[in-house]
Amino acid sequence: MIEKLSGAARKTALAGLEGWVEVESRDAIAKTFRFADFNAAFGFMARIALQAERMDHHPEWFNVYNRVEITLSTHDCGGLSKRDIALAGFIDAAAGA
Ligand code: H2B
Repeated sequence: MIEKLSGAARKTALAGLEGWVEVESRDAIAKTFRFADFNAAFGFMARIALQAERMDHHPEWFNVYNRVEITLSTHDCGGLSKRDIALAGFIDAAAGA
């Protein structure tokens, strides 16, 4: 069973990410990405979708045209886990590609 991140491990993991904020109402992190147009935004989402399937770890997200709002949390443990940190790292790399 996957465990929630807490204590020093959580602090270190979050410090390694840029631009992700802790959601106030639940144990999750979120970040909003903006692209030139829908084509770029959807390409980004497609890359994430394939990786999410490989990881068996899926984002919660909302897209309008060039904006993609992403929330990451691990449903299996009801909070933030190292899987979210790993997916966040992939997402940041995909945004820069
Ligand atoms: N995604 C996320 N974000 N959290 C999970 O706990 C999770 C998932 N669990 N994707 C996976 C799928 C699980 O439901 C399947 C059965 O492995």
